[in-house]
Amino acid sequence: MTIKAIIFDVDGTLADTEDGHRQSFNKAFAECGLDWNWDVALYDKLLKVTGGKERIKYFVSDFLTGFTRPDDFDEFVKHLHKVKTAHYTAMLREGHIPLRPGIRQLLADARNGGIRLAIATTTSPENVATLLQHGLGADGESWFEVIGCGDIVPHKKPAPDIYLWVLEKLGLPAAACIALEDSENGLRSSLAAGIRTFVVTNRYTRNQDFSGAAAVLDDLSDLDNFYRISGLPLPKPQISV
Ligand code: XBP
Ligand code: MG
Repeated sequence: MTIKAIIFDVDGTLADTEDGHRQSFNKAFAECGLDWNWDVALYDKLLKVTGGKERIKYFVSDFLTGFTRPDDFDEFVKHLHKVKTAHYTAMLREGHIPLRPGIRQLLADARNGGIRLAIATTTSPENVATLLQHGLGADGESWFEVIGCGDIVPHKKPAPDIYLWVLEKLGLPAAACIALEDSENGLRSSLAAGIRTFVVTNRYTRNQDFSGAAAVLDDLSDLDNFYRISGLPLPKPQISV
């Protein structure tokens, strides 16, 4: 079937964000008077769980001994995550996290070629909006017809929920789409929704299990190769008038 839409993961795929998330969690912990510190090795383990609030809860339950949970634990986690999001969006606004190689060109080529664009991510709407505005310009969000993110579905990746939600909003069958992901959790999610998926790795995900992926690439710096292997009918020749 002809590819009609590309569905993009955000963190690790559109931009190399994961270390920015890690630093922002640490800033939030310090601001909230906690002596927690997530170093790279620990964060690598914590990435097993998607979603920032879910990741904090996983840390508390599986890595932290002797911590007495406050009665309003859910509120406590929500507040920590809100503080983290403020630090993370500040990093984005300060230009610390650019789009990955080839992403802007791929998005532009797809728009020119009539391929529809969508997002399926576990991160929050504020983070997506700020990343797109700073990476693509003030109208960045409008490049995407459907943006599925955060707590919009009950089960985050690796569950297929967010991809199924995006497919429904696009009104397309899985076979008319491809997905771009950077992680094993993301790949499991898109494959469970029946979508052919290409993986671009990063330093946190390089050694994960990508069985089932259509291809695994270091990045999208060679877009001609990506168009060839994916079967995307791009780029459309520019018509000069
Ligand atoms: C990445 C995630 C996110 C980020 C943190 O998912 O798991 O949770 O690490 O973002 P994806 P939040 O690659 O699917 O975007 O703290 O906003 O959840
Ligand atoms: Mg990702």
